[in-house]
Amino acid sequence: MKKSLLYILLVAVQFLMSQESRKNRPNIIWVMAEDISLDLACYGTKAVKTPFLDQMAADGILFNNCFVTNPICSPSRSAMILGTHQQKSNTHNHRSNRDVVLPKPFVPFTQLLRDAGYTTILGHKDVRGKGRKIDVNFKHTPIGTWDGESNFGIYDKYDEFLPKDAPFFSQITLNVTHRGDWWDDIRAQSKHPVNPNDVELPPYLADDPVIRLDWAKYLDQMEYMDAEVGMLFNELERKGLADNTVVIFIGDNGRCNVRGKGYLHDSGLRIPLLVKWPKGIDKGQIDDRIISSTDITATILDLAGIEKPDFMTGKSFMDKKFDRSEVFASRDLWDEIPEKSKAITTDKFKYIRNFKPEIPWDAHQAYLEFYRPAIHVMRRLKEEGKLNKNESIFFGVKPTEELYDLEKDPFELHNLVLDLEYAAVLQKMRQQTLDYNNAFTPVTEIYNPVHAESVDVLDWVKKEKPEDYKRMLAGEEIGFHKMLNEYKATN
Ligand SMILES: [Ca+2]
Repeated sequence: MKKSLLYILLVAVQFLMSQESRKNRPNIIWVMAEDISLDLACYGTKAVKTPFLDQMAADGILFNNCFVTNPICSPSRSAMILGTHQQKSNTHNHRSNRDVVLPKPFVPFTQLLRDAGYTTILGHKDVRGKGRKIDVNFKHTPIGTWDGESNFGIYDKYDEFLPKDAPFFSQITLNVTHRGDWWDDIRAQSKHPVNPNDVELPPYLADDPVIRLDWAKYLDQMEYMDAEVGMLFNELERKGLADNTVVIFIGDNGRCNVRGKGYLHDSGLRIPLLVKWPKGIDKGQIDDRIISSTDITATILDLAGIEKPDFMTGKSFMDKKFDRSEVFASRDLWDEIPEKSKAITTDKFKYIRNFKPEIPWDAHQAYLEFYRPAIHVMRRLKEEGKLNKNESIFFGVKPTEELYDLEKDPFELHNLVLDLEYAAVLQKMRQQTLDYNNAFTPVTEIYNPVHAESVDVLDWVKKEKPEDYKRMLAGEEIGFHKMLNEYKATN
């Protein structure tokens, strides 16, 4: 009798303890700003003011070496939502396999959070466009239950986190920094538009007024986005949730410019990563460890007290045993360009293996013709013989292999593949890349890409809108969506 009473007591205590720990589990907000590199004041960028993100960095951890596993939205996000390199789960081709059921054993990590009692929330009512982007390459619906067979919902609800949702996980995309028809308006509305003369261009971009203005405009979007982050922190304070909410801020791929988004160079892969959690982590930390975006997923599970499934390639960086010396990244299909390149980044070197060197860097991809004003300007300057050596690289021959010394050459201008001094590094990284590529062989071979409408729209603009096409060639953004809508209305 005594024994069973003790047992009941023990169970009751355990139950209360688990309730207590459940109550103490942190809320987690994952903020993803679209298409940005480390172009924030806290990362040393001049000419841009990002006070809220600077404060976030000062209040938490600023990571210097975080990399996505693919420099394009949907494969990168597919990797993050599964905590697994996108190649392994066959979600590596942009906007493909959207009608295909996610192969086993992969599960979106939001489902693991839900199983553990988290409320999962998508978007935010007060951010531009409402922040609801998911963009992953397997069959899914934004809201609803998930069993991976007939129900494919990834989140419980939209747009608002409340104290009663705790513990909650919220994913919010800040899309203003994605190139779009709104960039001019945001700049026009700014009380302190960024001065084009103050921006610092990377050495592979031509120093031209049109390119400077475009860069300044990008930084204007950064400032708008920063204010949105400030708003989210205000809301956490107001709702009494600030202390026990972990806020993670990242980009989903590098900036949308020459050698950025879509490329395995640093400007395509390296993203900002800031983490703030007043109750759980010390202020003012700078972290130089190599981090993969998939590690963020694993870290979120760790913070929520959930055991990581075996299929995940990400590792928790809050774990004292965390070890990662390189990030394997891959570039595959994007619209009509069937690229195949693989890369490894370490703290010292970058190696890229280009399996299709016949596809040039300047591939004239239709969608990018609308959204890379710099490329039109630089093509003209090239014709006029006005590009210097660094600015010409992008228009040159794409080699089968690239190797860069990131300490001496952070802009990756000097390919060291033929430099004998680096022969051992080259050999090691070449093998490592092939090993990763084999280890991450896709679990299925299903390949269902969608037709890239941008190809038709560009052809139509060339034929039917010669004046607009001329403006595009002069480095103006004529607006892809505007043209797409006109094209659809007349075809
Ligand atoms: Ca993106």
